[in-house]
Amino acid sequence: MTFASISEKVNAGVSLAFEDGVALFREPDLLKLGALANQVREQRYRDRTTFNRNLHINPTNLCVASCKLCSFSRPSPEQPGAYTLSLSQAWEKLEARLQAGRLTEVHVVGGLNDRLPFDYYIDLLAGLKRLQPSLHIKAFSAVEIFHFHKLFQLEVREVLQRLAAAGLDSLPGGGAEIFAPRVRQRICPNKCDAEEWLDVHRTAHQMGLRSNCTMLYGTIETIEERVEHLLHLRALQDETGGFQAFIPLAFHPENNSLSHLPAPSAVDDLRVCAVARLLLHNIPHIKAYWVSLGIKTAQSALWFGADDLDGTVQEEKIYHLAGSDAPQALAPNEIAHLIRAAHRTPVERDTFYNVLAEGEALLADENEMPVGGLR
Ligand code: V47
Repeated sequence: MTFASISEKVNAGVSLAFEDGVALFREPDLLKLGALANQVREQRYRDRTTFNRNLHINPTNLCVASCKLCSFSRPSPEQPGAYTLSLSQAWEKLEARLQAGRLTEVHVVGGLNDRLPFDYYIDLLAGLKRLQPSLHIKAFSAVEIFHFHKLFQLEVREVLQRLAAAGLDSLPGGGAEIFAPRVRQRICPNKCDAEEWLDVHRTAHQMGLRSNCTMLYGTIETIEERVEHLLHLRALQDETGGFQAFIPLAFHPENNSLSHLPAPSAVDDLRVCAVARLLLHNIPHIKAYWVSLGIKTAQSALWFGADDLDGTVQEEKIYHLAGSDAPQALAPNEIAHLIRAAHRTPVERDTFYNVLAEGEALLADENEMPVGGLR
């Protein structure tokens, strides 16, 4: 498979094959790869780069899964650092953030806790929604939804219906890791498997809920396993059309059982981003999650296929506990500045990628939440 033949397929709008994906990962000329991904990105979005105003809330880190890749979870309440937020503590986090400035989305994920009743999650969502009914609640990865299904003995559809009735608006893309059983067995043996992960998203999409998808790269997976993973996501998207964004997640090795592994290089980060843009032609957005990539690589990724930087974030724990040196939060004006500094045009979006502010309107807004992480 030559680069020229892959490039021709991309220009003709033809779906790339497994071998094309492998060849792209093996392509030594990173800039050639990036230029092709950037061409696709610019055809769709020109230089526009989106971000949103969001807040992360992690209600509990108690987790029955004990994934080797994870630095956030704790197996029992006696462990140092183990916590479960009371409902009022979780609601207060949102309340405090709303007082500091405008917010459009809350991102809620946590451990697989087997000590909380289903009503905790229902009441959590309902209480968050009550604080700001227009707020979009993106909550619970497919792995958590599957855990609720097992623990509370409810069909996945029933779990999703009850959560949606309480305020759930979409699902985040976490927990996909790498679908290959060989890898899952070694890095996250107690998590739901690929079919189960995909099935939760399929069910959500059939119910009209949107979701995101991810791939955790840089542990023990092969290039072939990365390509297979991406093609599974593409196949589900062909079936349902429900994925909004793909987020490549760079492995962080601090404070977990895979600490002997090196972190992926920036070159690998940019390569994954570019290959994802080219293979996942049917998933509209590629998100350069700055907490995972670090700010400088995330800015560079905007020239390697990515068209979104995620959001203001705040209170992120999963990556910071695993060694991310990215700031804890960015103010909207800081994100807009980072995008402009990368010679792209910032656009504030909502969770469904509707434009909320751009140009003058964005500039006018920029001093609203001055305290971010760039100082
Ligand atoms: O599910 C955990 C991964 C995910 C580590 O959907 C790790 O908009 C690297 O899914 N090194 C959570 N990765 C993050 C996530 C996400 C983030 C931002 C936006 C969205 C979205 C989703 O992080 C986990 C797991 O796959 N993860 N530990 C680690 N040590």
